[in-house]
Amino acid sequence: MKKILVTGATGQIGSELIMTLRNRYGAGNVLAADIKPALNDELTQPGPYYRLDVRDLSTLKQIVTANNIDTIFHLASLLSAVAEQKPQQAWDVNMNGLMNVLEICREYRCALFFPSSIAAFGTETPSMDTPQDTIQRPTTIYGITKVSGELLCDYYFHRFGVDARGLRYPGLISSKTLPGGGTTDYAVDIFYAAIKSQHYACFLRADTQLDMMYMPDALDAAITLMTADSTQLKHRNAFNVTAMSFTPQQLAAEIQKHIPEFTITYSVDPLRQAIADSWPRHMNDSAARTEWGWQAQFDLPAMVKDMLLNMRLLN
Ligand code: NAD
Ligand code: AKB
Repeated sequence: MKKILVTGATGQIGSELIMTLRNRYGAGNVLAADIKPALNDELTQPGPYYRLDVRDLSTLKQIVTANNIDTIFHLASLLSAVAEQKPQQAWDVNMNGLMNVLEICREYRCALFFPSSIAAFGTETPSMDTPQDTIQRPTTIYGITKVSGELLCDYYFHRFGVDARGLRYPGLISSKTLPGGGTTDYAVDIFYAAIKSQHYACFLRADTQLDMMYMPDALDAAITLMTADSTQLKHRNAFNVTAMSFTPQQLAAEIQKHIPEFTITYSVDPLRQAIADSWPRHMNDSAARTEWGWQAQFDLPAMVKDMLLNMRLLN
């Protein structure tokens, strides 16, 4: 990776990935791009920032050729809850955007990172110890775009030799940028509420168990996979990765160890509950461990401690 483009760069992952990549590969070598303007100088300085709709192939091509891009982290997407509200737009952005990026990767020999999700699974998938290779019949439009994306990445690798790699991320927890409209967003919202009002009304049931990961581990996973020895990769794409698995009740109990007055109530949103109920409880990520040495650093107690420290510093 010498010249890197990150699409969807102002989002929850992109806003942190840009900084990590710029520290490692040099600010001028990491280009940030998003359909939205950058919210602060952090993304536009010291490295380049571009306004880009990933559905616009000619602008994408212009950015890639003018800057000799060799690697694309393609993060631009609509997430699960927003996608259910706008299924046609979700298909358009998630699929046509990815097709454009894959075509550019084919034409200009770029490597690609594509983040899939626990959403690529459905109710017929084994929900505990979910295997790497298993039934994938998601019931959400977001999940359908993720399975299709995984398959397209495999297709472009086998058919055209595009070095397309990817992870199935669980819900990601971070303090820098609010999540963009997913089902696991509660696990970030709860920290803001705990600091501000010591109370959170959760939109998922108390016993909804889902895989989760803290952002430093998510960034490390993406970069480690993209720099891994390709001869060791049997799957290459769509690796299950997880760091912890908990329910809202368990997360609240961990927060209460630091903020004893914190309380949680449940005001269930049927749409997001149905989405969460269709996802696995805990994935098996042994393929990632074996093939490229995946190992999370943060478990639930370590993540909560660090989140509260960062949130208090920010507020
Ligand atoms: P996010 O919603 O925070 O950010 C997505 C970004 O894409 C936004 O900044 C948005 O402006 C941009 N975008 C939307 N439409 C666009 C378009 N047409 N052209 C260019 N940019 C556009 O999402 P995120 O949490 O940063 O997720 C990034 C990727 O990781 C997505 O593919 C998502 O599905 C995947 N993922 C995220 C999580 C998570 O918990 N955050 C978990 C699993 C997978
Ligand atoms: C969402 O909830 O939509 C995302 C995801 C797990 O893909 N956080």
